Amino acid sequence: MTGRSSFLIVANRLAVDRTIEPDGTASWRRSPGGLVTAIAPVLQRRHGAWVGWHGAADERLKPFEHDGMELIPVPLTAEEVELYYEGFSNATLWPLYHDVVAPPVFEREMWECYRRVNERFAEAAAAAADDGAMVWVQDYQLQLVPAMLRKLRPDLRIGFFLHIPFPPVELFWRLPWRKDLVEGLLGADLVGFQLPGGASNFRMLCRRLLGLPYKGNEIFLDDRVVRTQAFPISVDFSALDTLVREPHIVARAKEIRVELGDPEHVLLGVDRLDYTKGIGQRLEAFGELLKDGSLSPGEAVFVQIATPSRERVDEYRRLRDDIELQVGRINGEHASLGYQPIQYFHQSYAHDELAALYLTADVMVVTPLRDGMNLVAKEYISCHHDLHGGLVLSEFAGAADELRQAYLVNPYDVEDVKRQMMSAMRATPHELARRMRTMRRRVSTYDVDRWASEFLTALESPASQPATRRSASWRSG
Ligand code: GDG
Repeated sequence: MTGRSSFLIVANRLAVDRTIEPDGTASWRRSPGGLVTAIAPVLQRRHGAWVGWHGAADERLKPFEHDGMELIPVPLTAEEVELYYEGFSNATLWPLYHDVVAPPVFEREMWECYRRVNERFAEAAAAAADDGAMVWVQDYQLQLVPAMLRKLRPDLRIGFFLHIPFPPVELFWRLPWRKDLVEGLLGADLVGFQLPGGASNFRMLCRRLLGLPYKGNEIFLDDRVVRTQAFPISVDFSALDTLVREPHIVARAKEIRVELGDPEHVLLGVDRLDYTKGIGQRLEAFGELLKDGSLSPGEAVFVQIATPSRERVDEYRRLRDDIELQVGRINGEHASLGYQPIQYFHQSYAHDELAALYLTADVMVVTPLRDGMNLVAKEYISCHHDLHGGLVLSEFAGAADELRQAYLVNPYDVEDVKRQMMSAMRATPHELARRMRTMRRRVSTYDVDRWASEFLTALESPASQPATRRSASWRSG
């Protein structure tokens, strides 16, 4: 480990995963996914470091280098994984921030642990940052870090980005530790959200809870200004666009269709198995289309990839049972020898296989009850240079703000989901191409590089002086 860094990323997880080779030796591999792909080059260019948990409990690791990145592991005990990660992050904040689609758990022990772990991340970042360094803190697991870090290192420029929705004031208000969390976020110079609505919920909350005035995007503290702004995250469009043109992906896509029995329509869902994703709602709609005869036997196959997620949290265990029961019922009623309408996989897939599945799918069904953005929708669009394919997309996904040419649905309205699924299946090639072309223009322009560079440019540029506070309005900006 060399000296201190002028640019730091602080995230719950490091940018690498440990893999065990067949001979038993361990090695690190860069984690898949857009965030790491977007940020790794910035980190390499700026000789930055990444602070985060390495994924194994009760293990202390020294900082190490991988792939041109400095990695600084933050240790967590098994108890902290349970209380800070599975507990406060995923059983309290996750449901609370997603419209309370599951009841949040409020437990003091979890909160105490969340605070303790956030303090540890802040200390690790404070020790690794050079004078005047820029620090970018990621997501809901680390909302207290900005203020803790500012206290330790007032010289730093601190940005924070929330990947999930920021809830309306009325819902956030329930949180017994609401003031601590808001004050934690206000330690940042720039707080980024997926959508303008999240940023405005946050400003409103600061006014109602702390009496802070704001004007436009800026919240006025006594001695500082905090900027709040939307930066809709995106995907690595050109990497996906290139990948799906490769002969092995094209061949695999054809093979998948044959393996599915060459149905007229292949519908696809790809999600972490999470109760916010509306998996049950879309399967119910598909089941009804089979039942009421809108789809004839053998006409369509629904492939649902449900990647294992947070399996030790009770709500997720229940969800798995519910979904698997539902899949069993629908298949039981409508399958015949050689035809199974729902192909359900509780597995994680290699990146290439996922790309081939996107390419195969005639209709992508994305029906979250609430979602910060939803990268799957944008990945599907990136994979269809053939201009084939329809996207059924929930109005409650952040991506719906940009992808207006999708078949937009209210996932709570089963008739609406059925109707739009049928419209996507019955659309002419011309109609699909018209929609796809516009959506591809959007995703290729606003890709993940642009997301990262717009955030960092905003973080680097100076905010207004606190003196402007005098003219700050108390109305919504
Ligand atoms: C959070 C917010 C926001 C899924 N299964 C496999 C696999 N995936 C990849 C997808 C996609 C990613 O995981 C999922 O991203 P989403 O955006 O859809 O959803 P969350 O995990 O809930 O992400 C969300 C996001 O943060 C970013 O800010 O958009 O709203 O909830 O990239 O492709 N990847 C591989 N195998 C799988 O089986 N390789």
